[in-house]
Amino acid sequence: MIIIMKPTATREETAAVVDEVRAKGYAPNPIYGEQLTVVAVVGKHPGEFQGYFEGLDGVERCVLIDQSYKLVARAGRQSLGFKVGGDLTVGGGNLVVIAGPCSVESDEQMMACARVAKEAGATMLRGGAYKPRTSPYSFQGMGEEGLQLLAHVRDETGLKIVSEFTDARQFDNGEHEYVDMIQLGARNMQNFALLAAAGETGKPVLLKRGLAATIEDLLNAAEYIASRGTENILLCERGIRTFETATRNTLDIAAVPVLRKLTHLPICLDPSHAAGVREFIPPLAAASVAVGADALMLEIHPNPAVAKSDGSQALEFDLFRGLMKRIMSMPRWTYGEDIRIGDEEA
Ligand SMILES: [Mn+2]
Repeated sequence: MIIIMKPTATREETAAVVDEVRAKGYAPNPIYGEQLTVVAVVGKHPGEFQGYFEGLDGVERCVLIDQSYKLVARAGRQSLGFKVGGDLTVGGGNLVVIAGPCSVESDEQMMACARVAKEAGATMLRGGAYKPRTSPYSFQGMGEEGLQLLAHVRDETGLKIVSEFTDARQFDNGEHEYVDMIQLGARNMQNFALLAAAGETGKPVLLKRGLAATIEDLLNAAEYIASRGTENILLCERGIRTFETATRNTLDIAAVPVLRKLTHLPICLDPSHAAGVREFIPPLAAASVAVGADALMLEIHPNPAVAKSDGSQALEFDLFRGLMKRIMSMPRWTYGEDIRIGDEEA
């Protein structure tokens, strides 16, 4: 952190700031300029005292030059990915396709989706058992029965299962044992108690970016999970809210190269929830692969017209098969593992 002194600050005021920095356990490095004096503060988490230092006489403001997230920061680390369900590697050069319906509706529906997904090359199956819906009167999901159904489909097909959890009490009940990866949804990205509880399970987590969250917000949310013991986190960009209304949300493709630079965690793109319109999803899926996403999430349904949620963005099986054929052989952008965050020179 850098403390910037006011142009009118006296030598005595700067000396007092230097003493206060030292008193808080940090190493102060004052730099006296002709116009301006600054004090560099070296040590762990100086942001904790930002407000305190800003209140001292002669201080103009403080600038944090280090991120608030540490465990998930790139910091020279390689993107090696992690194992899901024992033998599937997410990240580390692999392209993982996660396909399935928005909601778990029945055994027949899930088995039909799983067979098509697997044949086409997907390795993970999605399906919501707990559905956080905008309206309390919309279908809320099958709950634990839906999770049991997903576990059955995994036993039948070998696909790894990801499903959303909405309440820390579901972990207390051990319901995460039905799945291979815990999904935390966009609306819960800053539900910090839920993030911490998910981290404590030790299961891999798919963390969706909130619809009004910055990339920094997303990384700080991931840090909550990592700080509780689970560093196996798949970040998911699923569209952000902008002024554009032609699509449900705006797919932030740029999040992939930006996140590559800032974090070692693998990155998933979800064009289904971003676009919300079936016909826009195949080209956006292709763009997601081209930009070098580690994973792709696609909603599919045997009969989208009768889907209990998100039917208008679910791909019919034929459309999904055609899309998979094209994207599985597409060239992907690769990133050097030596990308470093810029603040090291700062
Ligand atoms: Mn959905």
